[in-house]
Amino acid sequence: AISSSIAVFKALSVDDQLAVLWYAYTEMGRSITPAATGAARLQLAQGLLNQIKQMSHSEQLEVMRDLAAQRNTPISRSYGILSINTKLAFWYELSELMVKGFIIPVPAGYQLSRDGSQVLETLKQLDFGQQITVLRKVVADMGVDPLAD
Ligand code: 45D
Repeated sequence: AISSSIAVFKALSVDDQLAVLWYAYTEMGRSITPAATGAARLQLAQGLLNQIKQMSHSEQLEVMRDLAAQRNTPISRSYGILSINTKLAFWYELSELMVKGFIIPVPAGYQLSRDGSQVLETLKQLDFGQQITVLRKVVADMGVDPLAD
């Protein structure tokens, strides 16, 4: 179930990838404790998060789409050098900022594609450890590794 979820996720449209991540966060929110994500880790992503926080809503959306689409931008490259856990912490913090109103929200009526709903349903049925495995794999590949050719 894990490797097929990852494959189906990666085949989703960029918007559906962002929406599934967001819905996954809203489902898992209670299980992820801020302590677990590590303050030290977040510090490494803080500059990036501050930059995004100061952007307009449409720029924020563009940055997230660029990350998911692995478009080569300065922000995608800064993201690319983070460790996998820091990448997870980055997305976690973006969600927290969304909840607090600093980041563009997912439109209330957003309709996930059939594949998107299916990945989300599968993800919900996995245990926490397996959910982390899927999420790690998904966020690891976002952005651009500036050291890769
Ligand atoms: O207009 O360090 C759409 C542990 C449509 C411990 C949109 C951990 C069009 C160790 C694109 C939908 C393993 C627990 C708009 C860490 C449109 C450790 C908007 C784990 C506006 C870190 C879309 C941490 C938007 C974990 C705005 C599990 C989408 C972290 C935004 C998990 C989506 C974090 C966002 C997750 C999703 C974060 C911000 C799942 C973030 C998800």
